[in-house]
Amino acid sequence: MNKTHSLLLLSIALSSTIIGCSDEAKHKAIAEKYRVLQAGNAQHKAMSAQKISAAAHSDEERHHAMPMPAKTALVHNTDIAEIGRRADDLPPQLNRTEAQLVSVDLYTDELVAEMMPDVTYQYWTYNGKVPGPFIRARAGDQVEIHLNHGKPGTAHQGHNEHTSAEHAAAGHSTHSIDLHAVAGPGGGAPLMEVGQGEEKSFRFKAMHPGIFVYHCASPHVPSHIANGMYGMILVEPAEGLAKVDREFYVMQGDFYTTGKYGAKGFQALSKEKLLAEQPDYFLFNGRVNSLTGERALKAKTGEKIRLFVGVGSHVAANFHIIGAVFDKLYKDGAITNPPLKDVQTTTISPGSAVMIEFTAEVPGKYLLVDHSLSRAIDKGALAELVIEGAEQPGLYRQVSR
Ligand SMILES: [Cu+2]
Repeated sequence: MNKTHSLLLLSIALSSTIIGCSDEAKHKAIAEKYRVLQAGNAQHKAMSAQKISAAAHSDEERHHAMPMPAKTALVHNTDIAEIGRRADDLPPQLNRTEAQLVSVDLYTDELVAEMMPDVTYQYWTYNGKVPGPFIRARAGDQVEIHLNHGKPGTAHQGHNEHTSAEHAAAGHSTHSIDLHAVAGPGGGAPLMEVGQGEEKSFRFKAMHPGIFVYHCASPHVPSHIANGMYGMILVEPAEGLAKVDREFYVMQGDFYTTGKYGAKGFQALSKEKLLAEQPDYFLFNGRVNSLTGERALKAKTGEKIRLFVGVGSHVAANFHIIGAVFDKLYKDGAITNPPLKDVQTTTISPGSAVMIEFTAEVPGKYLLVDHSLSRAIDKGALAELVIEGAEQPGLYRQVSR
């Protein structure tokens, strides 16, 4: 047998293993860890009380093993109640046939917020949320970006409460923006380096349709990105995108904290872990459970769903929806190429994004995960998609033999 042959056999063996690892099993594992996420489907109901209590016990043991000073002494006050952008927070589909000037107002802000209950972090943001605003333009448009250092009209503008030396010491004496949709040096960043109290603007022609990442490009660039300074810009093709019923905006980001995942209190950026590429958190839209419960993605059976999923920071994602197959996948932001069809999982490079389209016919709860599953179960990369609608016969049911 030659080498190619044995590789082929190996890959077949591996894919059978994946098929053998049923979604039900994955569901159970995740449900055990995230008992608080009340699942509405049969698998969860079937989970035995014994298993739940065993999981609770081991959690308790872990907590007892950790030295735990009073949490009030550890947790900083937060600047805002919510750091995560909702997945449905994006502009509607364009409906025009002419090029236009698209004007985008951005500001930068450093904000302490909860990464999970009792864990706070100082995020660096565009417009106070992670990810930054979803920018929507059309091929041929002129796009004008305005960037303020600090939130206009507040004490945060120009950071009046701090000296510039303090800001330089903290590593954010300037911020900027590099948009991957820009064809020009630095993606705009050399024109957009803003110091305290400054505002700068630049204009570019959106020549390439696609779904693109943007991010801060001020020194130390990886730290600015690790703290949350990224977002996405969609350049629709001149003829527009097919109409869909729901669109969602999801960005995975890796975060590097001085304490381990779940360690209470204020967590500073660990530059050491950043350089070692060892994140403690993998998060969808800024924080643990940013897109679950009331903030879950919601749609109805039979609706056409479109997801824009990107990676803002440093580690590639392995994006998967437990229980769904992507009808269409536009890899690497290339939305005008023919899509891949019937895809289970896709890698998304750092600084890249994909467009996914699918329809869910079976009502219930679906989980968005990084299929490097410890990231979902132990490090935060988990979101929920709730599909409502009537059951259809013949699609999905339990049978007794
Ligand atoms: Cu920055």
